[in-house]
Amino acid sequence: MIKMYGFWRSAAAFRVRIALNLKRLAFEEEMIDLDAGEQNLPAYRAVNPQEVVPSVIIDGAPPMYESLAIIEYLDEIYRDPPLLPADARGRARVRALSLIWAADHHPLIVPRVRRYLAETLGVDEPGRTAWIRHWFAEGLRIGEARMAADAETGSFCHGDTPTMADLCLMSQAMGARGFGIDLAAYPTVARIVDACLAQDAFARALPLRQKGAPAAH
Ligand SMILES: N[C@@H](CCC(=O)N[C@@H](CS)C(=O)NCC(=O)O)C(=O)O
Repeated sequence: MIKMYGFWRSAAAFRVRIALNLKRLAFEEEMIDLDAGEQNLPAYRAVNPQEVVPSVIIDGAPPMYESLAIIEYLDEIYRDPPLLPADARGRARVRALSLIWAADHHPLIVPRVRRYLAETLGVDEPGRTAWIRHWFAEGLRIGEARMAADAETGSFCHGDTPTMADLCLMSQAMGARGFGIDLAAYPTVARIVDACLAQDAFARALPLRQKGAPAAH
């Protein structure tokens, strides 16, 4: 049995949700309301002292954390379909693309950073929105430059089947879209996002399709 602690809007939970769907693994998701600060309550701190989602419990083992580590674990244990290429060079490229979005850009826009901007640095709402849009756009710009130039880019980020990089790209691209960024400015990204959205495993994992999401954006 697999249990994930997530949140409808969480990009990191979105990545793991896609992986679980692609691997056809049944799971239960308990929503931790990040807007209400539930991640900071003692009950959740006992699950994940970093006070972030996702955390994943598999067959009653201790909680796993960090979305990329969880995705790689799932990929090792449940092989089909593979989310990393068979060759070392390919794996390095997929990990590198994944890290651009999941490690270099996503952490700059998470709730605790937004809160620090607001409460400690006194950045107002328009300033915070500009910050978020800037970092989303940077992630897409760099992803576009990389993927447009690389021969390994196929109908997905790496070749013609989804890899971990597509999960990470989607988690950022959907967030960017939510902040009014037009993906058309990034044609390779936009093409791959469309290919992902055409797959049921991605579509079912979309933030706006999760429990607690607003009916319309
Ligand atoms: N690097 C972590 C990021 C986890 C993370 O920051 N999750 C966000 C939601 S996407 C969160 O729970 N934030 C709570 C907060 O910032 O207070 C991962 O990929 O799992």
